[in-house]
Amino acid sequence: MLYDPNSKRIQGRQKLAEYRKALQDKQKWEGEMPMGEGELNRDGNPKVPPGQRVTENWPVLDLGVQPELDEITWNLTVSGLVKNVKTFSWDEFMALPQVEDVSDFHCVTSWSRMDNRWQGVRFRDIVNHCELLPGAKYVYIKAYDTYSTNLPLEEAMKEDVLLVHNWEGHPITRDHGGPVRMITPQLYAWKGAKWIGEIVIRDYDEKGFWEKRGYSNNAEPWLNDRYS
Ligand SMILES: Nc1nc2c(c(=O)[nH]1)N[C@H]1C(S)=C(S)[C@@H](COP(=O)(O)O)O[C@H]1N2
Ligand SMILES: [Mo]
Repeated sequence: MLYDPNSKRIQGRQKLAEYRKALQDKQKWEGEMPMGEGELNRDGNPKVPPGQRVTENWPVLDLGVQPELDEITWNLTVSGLVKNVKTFSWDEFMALPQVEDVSDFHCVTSWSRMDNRWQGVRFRDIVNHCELLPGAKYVYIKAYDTYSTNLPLEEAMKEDVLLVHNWEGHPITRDHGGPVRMITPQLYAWKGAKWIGEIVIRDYDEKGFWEKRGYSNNAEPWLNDRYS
């Protein structure tokens, strides 16, 4: 099933409009309002979040170590507040419901790549398979390059948060996190771990690699929420 990426942009713009309204109510409009600069849709609404510029290529950003993994050596563990702690092999991962989706990718360094066509498994389908336990509220992600990131369970359960193995009809390449990476289209891209290795479900929040180093814990592109 394909989703209309524009509907997500509309949701994002609504969030921005509500935020501006809230600021206006507090008479804090000036100076603190994220500006809706950048490309416009035909309807005159911004296509990209404030401060972002569209790129046609797909830059590579990571810590400089790109683990060499394949369908044999890669596996994914789901642990923490789930009834069934489980390590998925590639075959078990591929046996989960497969979806296709189109979404935008926003990097905090101000580039956005629009309309990416992904194939993979919904985050929510993976964790539901393991059965969430009461108290589950936060997600901590560990990757094979020692990277980590964190997000609220509520964000991770959104329908467009995927663990993807295919981009634009091709397997995700090693430099972009293959064989499997996570994507978080409604949050800045650092919340989506390349070479994902473990999903830990918790009742408390722990900051990941960039969150510890001053990036925003919330990371909402439409709110221009980049740094804490
Ligand atoms: N494992 C891992 N995942 C990661 C990173 C990383 O360094 N290691 N960098 C993050 C950042 S800051 C961004 S912008 C995106 C970049 O993904 P790309 O290199 O495919 O564009 O991956 C995110 N996920
Ligand atoms: Mo980034």
